[in-house]
Amino acid sequence: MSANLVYVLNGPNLNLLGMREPEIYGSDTLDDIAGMLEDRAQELGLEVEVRQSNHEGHLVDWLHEANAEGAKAVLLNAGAYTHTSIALLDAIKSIKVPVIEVHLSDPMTREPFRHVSYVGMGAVGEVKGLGAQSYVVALEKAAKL
Ligand code: CA2
Repeated sequence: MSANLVYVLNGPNLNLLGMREPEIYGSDTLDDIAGMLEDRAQELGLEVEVRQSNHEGHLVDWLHEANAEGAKAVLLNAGAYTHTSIALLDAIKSIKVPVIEVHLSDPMTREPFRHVSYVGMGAVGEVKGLGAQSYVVALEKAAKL
C-alpha cells in the first residue's frame, strides 16, 4: 500500500515537450515538470512516480500497477490517446485509484477532434490549459482526495 504515492503518466510525444510547438505546450521539458512535481509533492507530503510512453498498452499496464500498489491517485496526460482510447477508459473504470485528467493546452479550444475525451469519461477531475502548472494544480487536487 502506497497511500502517498501519485503516479503521473504521460502519453505519446510528450517526451518531446520543450523541443517543438512551445506556443501550444510551453517551453518546459517533461524533466522540468517532473522536478516541479517532486518539489510540490514534498511540500504536500506526497511522492510522485513520473513516467512517459508512446505505447498505449504501457499506459494501461501502469494504470493497473498504480491500482495494485494502492496509489493515492493517477495524474494522466494521455496525449492524443485521450481522444481515441477506449482501452484507457476501460482501464480507468477497472481500477479503484482515482484518475485526474491533465492537459497542458485546452483541447476544447482546439480542433474538433480534440473535443472528445475518453479519459474524461472515467476520470474524477480534469485540469487543462495551464501549461506545466496544470500538473501542479492536478497534484494539489490529488492531495485533497
Ligand atoms: O494539451 C495536452 O496536454 C495534450 O494532451 C497534448 C497532446 C494532444 O494530442 C492533446 O490533444 C492535448 C499532444 C502531445 C504532443 O506533445 C508534443 C510535444 C512537443 C512537440 C510536439 C508535440
